[in-house]
Amino acid sequence: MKEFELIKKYFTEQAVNRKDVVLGIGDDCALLTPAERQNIAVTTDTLVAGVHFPHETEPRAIGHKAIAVNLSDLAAMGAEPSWISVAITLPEIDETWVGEFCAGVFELCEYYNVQLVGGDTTQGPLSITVTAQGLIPFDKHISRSGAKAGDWLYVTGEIGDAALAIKHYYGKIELSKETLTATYQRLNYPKPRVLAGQALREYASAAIDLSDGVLSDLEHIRKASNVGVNIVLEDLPLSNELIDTLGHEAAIELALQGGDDYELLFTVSADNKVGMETALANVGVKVTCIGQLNATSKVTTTLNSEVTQINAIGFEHFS
Ligand code: TPP
Repeated sequence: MKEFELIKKYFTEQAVNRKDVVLGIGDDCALLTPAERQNIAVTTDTLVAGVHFPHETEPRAIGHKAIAVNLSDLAAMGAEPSWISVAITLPEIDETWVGEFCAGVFELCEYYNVQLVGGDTTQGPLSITVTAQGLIPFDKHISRSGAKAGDWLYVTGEIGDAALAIKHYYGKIELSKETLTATYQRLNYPKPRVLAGQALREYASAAIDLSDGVLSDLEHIRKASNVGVNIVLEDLPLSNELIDTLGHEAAIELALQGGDDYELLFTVSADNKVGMETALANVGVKVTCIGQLNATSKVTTTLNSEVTQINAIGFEHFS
């Protein structure tokens, strides 16, 4: 099957049909009309087989994750996802694979009313690049640079489970059947915190999504906002599976340095704490306070009120 036939067959049939798309797939470019007084947030992320997901990953999960990691970036800015384009490099044209990959892509697109408006296919080692765009009312975005000393540090959901699956994948740990299923689900089907991100527009002083690990991603907020931070280790939200498998201290360490969580890490002033907690409860997302910012430029950690050393570092490419 030729490239244009493949695109026509699998990428043009979609349920989402947004009013702000003047021209979708089919011409040289898509034409979009954003609503008035909205900024467009734009983000791009690439997933490479063997680097960002195990080679054996089922195609539906690859499609899901390629979209999810991009929607997660939009969520961290408080954007409402609107349009995506998808560029895929495939070793060969396998129609079944493409069909399942598209199912993963479109499940998320339909759930969040996101329209696929363009893309490209090429031949080569498997990799997927998605560009996602979203809308934010003027001046309502959340950046990494707005955190202030005294603000509280929060995280959505639970962290560390995807890193446990990666540890298992590389043969470093054995897992019970239930834990294996639950942790690989977290790794393969991350849930982007889209509604939480939009709810945070009114409350968060800074936010980032967790792809590389808490310590690594927190550094971006800390440096951009010029603040220090203390993390209260016993308050990190960890799953029972993670604690039961590793024990509490090793679970804490993995949750700090592991990546692939796609939760939101954000800061809130004391005045906004109650409002934020109510707003996030209204969208059904669990949040946990895990520390506080200060006027130093350091990262410190305490465990049961005692200062502890952290030697874990987050995931970093090119190291
Ligand atoms: N090995 C495999 C096979 N799959 C994985 N997901 C990992 C290792 C762990 N891993 C790879 S990339 C990454 C993690 C935790 C961090 C996120 O990737 P990056 O390209 O840094 O995303 P960005 O920060 O740009 O969103």
